[in-house]
Amino acid sequence: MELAGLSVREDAVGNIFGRWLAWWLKGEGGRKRWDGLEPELAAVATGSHIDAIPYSGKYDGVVGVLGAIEAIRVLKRSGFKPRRPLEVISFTSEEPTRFGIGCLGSRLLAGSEDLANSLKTSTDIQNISFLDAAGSAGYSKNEDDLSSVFLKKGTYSAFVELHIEQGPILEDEGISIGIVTAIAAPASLTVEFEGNGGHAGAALMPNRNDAGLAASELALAVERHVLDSGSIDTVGTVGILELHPGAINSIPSKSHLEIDTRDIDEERRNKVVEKIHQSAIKITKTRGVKLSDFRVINQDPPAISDEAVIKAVETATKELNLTSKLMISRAYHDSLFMARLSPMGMIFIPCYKGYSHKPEEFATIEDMSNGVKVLALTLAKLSSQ
Ligand code: HGY
Ligand code: MN
Ligand code: MN
Ligand code: MN
Repeated sequence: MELAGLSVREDAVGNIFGRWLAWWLKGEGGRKRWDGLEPELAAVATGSHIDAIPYSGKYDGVVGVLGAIEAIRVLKRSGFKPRRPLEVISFTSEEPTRFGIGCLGSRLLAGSEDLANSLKTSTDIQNISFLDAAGSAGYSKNEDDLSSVFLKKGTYSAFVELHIEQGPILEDEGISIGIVTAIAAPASLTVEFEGNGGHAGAALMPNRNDAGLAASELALAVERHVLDSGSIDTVGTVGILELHPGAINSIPSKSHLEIDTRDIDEERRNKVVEKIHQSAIKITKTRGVKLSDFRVINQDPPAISDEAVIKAVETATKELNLTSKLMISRAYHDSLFMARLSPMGMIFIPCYKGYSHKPEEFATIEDMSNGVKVLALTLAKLSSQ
């Protein structure tokens, strides 16, 4: 960001902001005179994340951070003079991997008191607290600083994120740009079952209450409730399933599941969450296990893109003679929370076979440069208004 001539700041949890205040000319008496810029106006922001889940790709998020910096450089090279400042944001911890909740940085920017409170006691899988992790990364260890991250509504006049589609539609239909109209509503749950465990050879089947089988039955129940929702837009995944003690000849005495379920329709998604809870309770009765934990980590509403931002992206794609398509985002993004602060929009580019969250994730130079050009032109339009 500094190499691109942006003034950089980092907040208490590692969100990184690079602001282009455009340039200024020496006015009479050597005073600063902004050349066309009104620096006190709300900035137009763009950005994404650079963190990734294990064994995944290198385009998810990164395209929207490096692409945003490149879009600003393109505007500078073209001699464009914005009326509003432009700001690039690299959000911290968009993936839930380390502290169990997605969009940690953008959630805080959007003012989540619940998250600020829970981070005071959160620990990661190696039992390192969030504050210690933040401190060792050079950020604040002081829990009172968490709410200093909150941004005021109106901080930005618009927020636009460039991202790979993480689905196959654009590539299948040979379309260059996706214009996101809405971001699906994500929810994540943590569930733990407990049984007596015991010797895999000596304990006869009627005497068992196998926590591993309880978890397996709940995983299949997640699939059933999702498929029964009546819509292809409902999805559910058990991405983490751990058994304790994890020995082949010991009946699992504990099981830990983490469930991700989403839908573009919030009500329908909430019904699935409720049914999963009912199934977990039913399994305790039929299998004689204890439900030692059932927590909804997050149950977020969908976000709707702003009409004016959609229009700006659409016009930019037309002026660049690129094909485009309106579409929903089934993946969540920092835009899901930035939409709580300002009008939001997203620009998708195709990715190889729609692959994402796996090493085969790939986007071509041509598609990435199309995305950067559309982003640059969109930022130019939004920052001239
Ligand atoms: O899971 C998601 O939708 C995002 O890629 N973190
Ligand atoms: Mn991701
Ligand atoms: Mn992402
Ligand atoms: Mn033995």
